[in-house]
Amino acid sequence: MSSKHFQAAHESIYSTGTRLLQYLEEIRQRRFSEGDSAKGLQSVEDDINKALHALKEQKYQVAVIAAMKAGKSTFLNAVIGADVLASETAACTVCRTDVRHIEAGQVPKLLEYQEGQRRPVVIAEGDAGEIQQKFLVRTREIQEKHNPDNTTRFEIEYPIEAIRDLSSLSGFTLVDTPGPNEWESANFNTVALKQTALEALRTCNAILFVLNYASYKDNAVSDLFKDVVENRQEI
Ligand SMILES: Nc1nc2c(ncn2[C@@H]2O[C@H](COP(=O)(O)OP(=O)(O)OP(=O)(O)O)[C@@H](O)[C@H]2O)c(=O)[nH]1
Ligand SMILES: [Mg+2]
Repeated sequence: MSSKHFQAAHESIYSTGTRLLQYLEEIRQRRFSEGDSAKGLQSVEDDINKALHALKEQKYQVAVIAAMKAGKSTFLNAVIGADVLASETAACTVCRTDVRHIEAGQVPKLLEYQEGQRRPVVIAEGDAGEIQQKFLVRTREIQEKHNPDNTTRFEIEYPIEAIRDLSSLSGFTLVDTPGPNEWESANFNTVALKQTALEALRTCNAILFVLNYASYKDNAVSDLFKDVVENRQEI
């Protein structure tokens, strides 16, 4: 199904639900005028309202999973339509990063969540170039100083180009993950990287598995694919 068909189906289901609520109201008024309390209609109305709420508000998380340096962050930047996620030739992503869609006109932000802190730290605001630059600086600091502030994840709020005209997808969050396999730097805790990727793999609603054509036969890729199969019974 193309995104346009998906959007049209979404709108059609939503307007059908809204019309059903109107019919229910008419039926209720008629029953009232006949002296009936029309109590039985309440559960139907509740079900329709619940479904309409889910259509509008439900959040879906789509995780991009791949071995290290396969191009996850680059791929997500292309979907977002701006270079905001840190990406470089060396292994880069250190924490899970959730990219949330905001309406055009709202201020883009890069937020950092740290263990034990309820509120996130605002790392950058506004311009995409500045967000990526500060993201890269912060990523290197976390790598070199062994995660000094116990950063648990980042969040980017940005108008995602690919879903800008598709209100049906506005509840989608794109999740960038670290490549979980072995890293040249002996300093970094690769166990934590693997846990982060596995956690996203288990909990997100959908997974995009990215393969780098130059290294798709590597053991790291087949190990990761085994993890996908073991953790997602539906595959
Ligand atoms: N030739 C080529 N290079 C790519 C492509 N996609 C990404 N790259 C390059 O590959 C390198 C790694 O890309 P990233 O997007 O950082 O990879 P990643 O999977 O996010 O890496 P980690 O977060 O470190 O696991 C960067 O230098 C990118 O410019 C592609 O489609 N073709
Ligand atoms: Mg990355």
